[in-house]
Amino acid sequence: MSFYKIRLLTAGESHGPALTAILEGLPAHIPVSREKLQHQMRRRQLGYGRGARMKIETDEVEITAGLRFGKTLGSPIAFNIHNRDFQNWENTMNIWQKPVESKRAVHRPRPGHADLAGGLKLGDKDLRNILERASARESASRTAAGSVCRQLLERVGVEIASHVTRIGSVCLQKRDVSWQNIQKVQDSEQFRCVDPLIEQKMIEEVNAAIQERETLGGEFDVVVRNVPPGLGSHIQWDRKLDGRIAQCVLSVPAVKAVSIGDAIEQASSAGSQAHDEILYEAKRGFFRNTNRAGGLEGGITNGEEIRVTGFMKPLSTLMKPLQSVDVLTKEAEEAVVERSDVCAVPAAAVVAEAMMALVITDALLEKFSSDTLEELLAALDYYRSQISQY
Ligand code: EPS
Repeated sequence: MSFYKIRLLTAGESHGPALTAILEGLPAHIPVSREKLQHQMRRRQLGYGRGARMKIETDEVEITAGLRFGKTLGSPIAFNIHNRDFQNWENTMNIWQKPVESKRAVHRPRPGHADLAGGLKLGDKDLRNILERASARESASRTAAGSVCRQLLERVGVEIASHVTRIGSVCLQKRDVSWQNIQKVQDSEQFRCVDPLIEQKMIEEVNAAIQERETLGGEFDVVVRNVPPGLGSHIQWDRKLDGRIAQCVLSVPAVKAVSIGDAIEQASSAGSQAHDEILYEAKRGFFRNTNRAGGLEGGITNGEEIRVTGFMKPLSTLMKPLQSVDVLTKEAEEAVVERSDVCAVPAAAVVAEAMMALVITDALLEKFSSDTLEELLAALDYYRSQISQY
């Protein structure tokens, strides 16, 4: 499954010269702000528990196609992000020439990373051939592309935010956090947790993990609001928007499960407690007092906030390595130890926001196929007026 109306391809190795993305299918005339783009890039680099790499990179995005005078042309948009760290890896990651001696070859796969599965797939014994592309560094490209979609969504009133709800064993108990409270933590530098006391405990959890040379996973919620009802479709399995959203969030590195609304609680509750009763007032139209469905029913948006939870496993690069096997000698060895992060849940949440921006943009353009922003706005106005008379 892929997108229907937009296309996104990314390229780039973690320590190679640069990351690249091409985004195609956006209407012409969308104003794009460089500051807003860089703001999202910066947010992705934050979070308590990131490794030394984040001090090296600044993730400046260069756009080399698809914009003119700060507006989209309707042509493919090309993004480039230079890896500043490449200067320390020029031999290892040289595009043309193999170094005489390769000190950074990897032969001891890390359990949980793509190393062994990718090595078996490609027949390569230097697992760096796999891990460089499997690295979560790639998510910077998606953040850049998602940021442009987000700027389109802003034009139609759709907003996206996220907050971190669990780091390791430390968990926010109250899950139905208001949009206003989530907004307050959007630019905070540590965990974007709405409860300062829980955030302090999260910091302590990471400090303990650093001491024990461990890594940590966690959970985050992404919320999208003001989404028009009627995006996605009930008519075919691959058009259901909940499935498309799940794929997008599950594709964020280290995310191993996704839930929508109160899905996990619903699985063990009675039907009368699981669904959102339908109400109507002349002024408001149809509305709900609860949002257990997380804004999606039958694979279609229902106009309520879309609420998605991502569950992230602990990062698989451990400073206290697990048991592995050397792929050359077949001897039992400890897995390779590479510089890495201890915890990257806040970053994953920002990437999930970008993926939500991409998939909601795709669904919006699926319903209101438009060559220009003006056409899109007019189609949406008409649709909203139809809905108000329904
Ligand atoms: C990553 C390992 C670390 C992370 C990286 C993802 O990189 P390095 O090995 O260079 O220290 O910092 O994430 C990023 C570089 C990024 O921009 O998010 C991995 O193995 O997935």
